[in-house]
Amino acid sequence: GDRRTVLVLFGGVSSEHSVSCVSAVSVLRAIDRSRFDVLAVGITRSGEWTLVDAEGLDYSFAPGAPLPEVRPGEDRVAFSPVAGSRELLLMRDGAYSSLGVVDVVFPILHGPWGEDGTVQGLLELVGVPYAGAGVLTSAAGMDKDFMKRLFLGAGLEVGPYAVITDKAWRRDPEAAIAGLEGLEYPLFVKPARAGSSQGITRVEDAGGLRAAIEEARNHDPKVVVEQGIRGREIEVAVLGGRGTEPTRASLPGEIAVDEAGAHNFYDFAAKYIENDAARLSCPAEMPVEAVEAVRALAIEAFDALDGEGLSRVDFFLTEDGRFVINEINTMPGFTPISMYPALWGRTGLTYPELVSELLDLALSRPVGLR
Ligand code: G1L
Repeated sequence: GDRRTVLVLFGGVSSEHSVSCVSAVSVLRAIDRSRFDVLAVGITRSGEWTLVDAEGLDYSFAPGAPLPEVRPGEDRVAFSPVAGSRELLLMRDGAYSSLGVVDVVFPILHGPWGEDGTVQGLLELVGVPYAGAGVLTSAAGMDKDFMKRLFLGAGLEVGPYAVITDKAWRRDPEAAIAGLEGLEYPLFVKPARAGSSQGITRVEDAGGLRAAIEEARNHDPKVVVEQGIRGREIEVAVLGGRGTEPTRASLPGEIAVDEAGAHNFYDFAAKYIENDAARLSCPAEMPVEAVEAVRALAIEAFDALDGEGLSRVDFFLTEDGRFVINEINTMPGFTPISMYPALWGRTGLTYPELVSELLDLALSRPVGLR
């Protein structure tokens, strides 16, 4: 058939810059070269878009060595600002030349200016289809406040929580803290919008609240306070359907939790080299009715946010057998050993098949006005 050009966009102004680089290499290697020509554009930590050699890309690393990153290069690139042009430009010595038309983008970017809908919006303007969630879904998936409202609107069970807006905190911190009274400890205080697990504190009693809120506010002026849920951690991978084909849910996996109980905290390096799949047991041990129930709930959550492409949906399974939704991740970890690909692996879909599916899904949906 006709060849297409896929652009892998990675790196970026984010704490997960290096994770993105490593993931980009996996994605590049998995793209079917009999169908696609490949371009790779790395975004440096300071936000410069540079053309990198898609074939020679190597972000392998050794523990203890500096983390891989996109180096500022000579070859700056940008999309043409002409709406709908889909044209990638190379800028050198103040002059532009064309690198040709891009058919589809695989955006491997995390956090603010990556998975929050801003890059997706840029791609909408340029008229290029892209893998994964659209603008609104990406933005809502980044914001734990709006995410929960959409879950609640769809009738999903959400754990008890409260939101402390910037306005409320600045008006009267004591009143904001008093507003948390109905919640039972331990509480998890989180920035409402954060790319990773930064700024999150587990709080055991009222004495720890103020510092935890201030810490979260260093990452986002809007803070979400969640009541800790006792339960098993169950995750489901969701993959969109093309055209009239239905959305699919993987078998549920269970995440092994460490001794300390709920919620693991990893420093960056540990998380980065972590083998997610090693903590995964899939299919999770539960009655077949529960398996089907949680798969259906995952698709409901995906639909509640108008999901497209993919999402990983995380639940707690309580002792009395209820599935409480924790969160949806529209840009889950995406190395071959990350949870999302591992869940599909156990369900019978390989990593290269997954990459092909995501590209085909992107190509089969309209961009521009939706
Ligand atoms: F394009 C997809 F498929 F939507 C996509 C994009 C990005 C899936 C997963 C990710 N993940 C990330 O970019 C990451 C920064 C979490 C690194 Cl794996």
